[in-house]
Amino acid sequence: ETSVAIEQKRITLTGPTMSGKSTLLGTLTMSTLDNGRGKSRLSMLKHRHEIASGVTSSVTQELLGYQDAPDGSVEVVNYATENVASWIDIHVASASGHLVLISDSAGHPRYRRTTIRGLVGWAPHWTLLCIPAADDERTERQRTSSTDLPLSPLNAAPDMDLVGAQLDLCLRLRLPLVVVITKMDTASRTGLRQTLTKILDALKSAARRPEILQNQPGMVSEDMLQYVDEGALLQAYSAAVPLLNDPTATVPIVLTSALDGSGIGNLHALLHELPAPREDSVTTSSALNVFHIEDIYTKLAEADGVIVSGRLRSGKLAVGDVLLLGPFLTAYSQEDSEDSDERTPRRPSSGLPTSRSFPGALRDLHLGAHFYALPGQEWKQVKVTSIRNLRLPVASLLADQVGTVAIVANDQLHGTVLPSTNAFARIRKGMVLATVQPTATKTLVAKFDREDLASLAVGNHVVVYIASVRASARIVSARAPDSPTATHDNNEEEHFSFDQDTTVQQGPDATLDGHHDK
Ligand SMILES: Nc1nc2c(ncn2[C@@H]2O[C@H](COP(=O)(O)OP(=O)(O)O)[C@@H](O)[C@H]2O)c(=O)[nH]1
Ligand SMILES: [Mg+2]
Repeated sequence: ETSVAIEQKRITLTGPTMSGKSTLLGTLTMSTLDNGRGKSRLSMLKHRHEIASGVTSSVTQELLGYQDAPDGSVEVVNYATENVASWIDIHVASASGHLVLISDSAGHPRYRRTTIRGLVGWAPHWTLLCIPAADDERTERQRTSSTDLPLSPLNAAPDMDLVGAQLDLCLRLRLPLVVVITKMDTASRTGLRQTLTKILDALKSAARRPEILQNQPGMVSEDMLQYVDEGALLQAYSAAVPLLNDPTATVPIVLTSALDGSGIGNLHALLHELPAPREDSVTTSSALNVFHIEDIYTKLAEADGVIVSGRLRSGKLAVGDVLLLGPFLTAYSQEDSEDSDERTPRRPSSGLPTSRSFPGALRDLHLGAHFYALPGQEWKQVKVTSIRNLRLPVASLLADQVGTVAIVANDQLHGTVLPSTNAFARIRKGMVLATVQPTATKTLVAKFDREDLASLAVGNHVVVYIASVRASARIVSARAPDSPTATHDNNEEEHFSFDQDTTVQQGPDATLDGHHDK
């Protein structure tokens, strides 16, 4: 096996706590119906525990496969499929179909950071925003639960203000979006109408056209969740056509219930039909390798290496490749000691951080021949020892594919191989693996197409999200488009700083204009 050639779409589930995300993921990947009290979610957790690979991550990811059936329908390849118990099995059973990776962003969505990270991390092709069908669910629940269970945080209804805020965020970020109305079984006609009105109003003011998928009447059994019929596929295809040229042209809306199974077939059909946007720049296999690190996994026990997961931004990554890993921020004249990353790196001199361009830095360079020792940053030469694409061992990873990469130190530059603790102790998400050393920067210029920018005043602190990078930053200068002069901050020190476990890099696609890297 060299690489996986079939289409791989990445989907992110978002929406407030209790909006039914994990349940929906359970229903899609296990083909089981929920009981309204977390059955689907629990059975998936149990299942995942059984197949756990010892890898932990801040997001839950599951893989779905779709395989064309001879009668024009599509078979769902998931854990309910015969002989499927792992992602490898899903690869095998979907070999001539295609794959969908679904991320369920964990963490409390009340914290905006987690929400945004879920929308930006792993560069999803599509965002599925889960919104419960009815506003009146809270009162509904309180009534039924008075004789049942006391209202605990676990069965509280989600906050509808939060729903509005999340929809607003998705629209402002101009994300390719699908709205999934969940818990249709709990909704009264009036409740559903109120919810839909809110959504349609929000879409209208963002100039996005809604496209509601009609559910077929009739009962849905768990067996039926395994196949997507031609009618559903045809409807989803029509809904997806306008999205081929412009993924933001419309917003498909699917009405679902994980309890009675309604609309689940339509959701499968849509996941099957949605186009996977591909930038031309991403697909060029001649481009140099840039791999965005999203997560760091347990260190290889035997070798001085580490496993990182993420997305190949460009190029074609192969086993045996020698790459540069970084940037590692080092304290300027400080020894690279074990605890040096615990201290905030400080430069002894004041003055703006170096952000001039380095001639030749992005041209072909003979590895080992030139090594730009930029002040305060360091790159480590590593060698790729194995690659997995969606857990399947492969010889190479293609542009825009995600996977895990095992790397070992290849520090021939300094003639020695550093012990693993030194080589990889300070590896952070947000770093990159690259063929040639990119120019890391501590400042960036962003342009905004809007008026209400009071919160971006000079001196203010912000959080910057670029691909897999999340970093604290401070605004040091600002200028209105029609004003010739800029406002500067005289307090010139670190502009970017470590935000917990992240570091800063600037790839060729760095933007801060509200768009994420697709
Ligand atoms: N009646 C009904 N309950 C649902 C449905 N989907 C989810 N639930 C329930 O809603 C609760 C929260 O669901 P969960 O998936 O954990 O929400 P999350 O926080 O968004 O992941 C659980 O008790 C589920 O059983 C549905 O379609 N109908
Ligand atoms: Mg959940």
